[in-house]
Amino acid sequence: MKIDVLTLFPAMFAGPLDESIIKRARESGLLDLRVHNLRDYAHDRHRTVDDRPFGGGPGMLLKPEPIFEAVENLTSESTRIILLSPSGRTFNQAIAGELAESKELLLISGHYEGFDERVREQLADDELSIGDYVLTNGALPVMVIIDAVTRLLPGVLGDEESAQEESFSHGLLEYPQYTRPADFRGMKVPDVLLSGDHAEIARWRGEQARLRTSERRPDLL
Ligand code: JF5
Repeated sequence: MKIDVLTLFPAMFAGPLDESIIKRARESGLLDLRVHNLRDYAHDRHRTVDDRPFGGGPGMLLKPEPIFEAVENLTSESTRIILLSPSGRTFNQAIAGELAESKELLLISGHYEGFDERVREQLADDELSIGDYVLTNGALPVMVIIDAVTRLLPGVLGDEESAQEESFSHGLLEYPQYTRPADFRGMKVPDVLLSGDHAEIARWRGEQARLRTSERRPDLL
């Protein structure tokens, strides 16, 4: 998959996407990631990317010209263009799965009070939020989406990691897990997990997962 990123803060992307599984995906060619500075598409003396909203009000908006020019330079017919902002629909695992089927993505990081509405209307195929809180810019949300999508690309996770995924994609929270020692400072591992009774262990885990989910995330049930 090819992913282009358009941001005012390209330096934020060095680090998080150069480690671990994402690093391996990039090195093996499964992910072709390119980060572009929005300012490179502004051509006035001060390379202006923002301006004041018509009608007044606080803050600045990303102006349309640099974003339109960047999109015209970076996309093909098959590119899915996605804005990141708190006004988007909330990203989740199902959306990650859909995006992982795309050939090319262009992720556009918002900033200030957001985008000129014409960017939304004319350019964007989708607008995504990663949750109901406000960040200083969309770089972290872009990285969250890249991470969640990349690990779903065929061949990115090893067999072991993929099998793990299978067992947790049942829509419940994880059951409690323990490793050695069986008694740590008097805190004991539940007897059932030491019993060797695999049917009973499976029953206990299912029960724990349902209990924990109804306690913490009743919206998932
Ligand atoms: C942003 C205008 C983008 O704050 C976010 C965000 C929160 N959840 N998902 C995204 O993005 C940065 C701020 C203001 C546009």
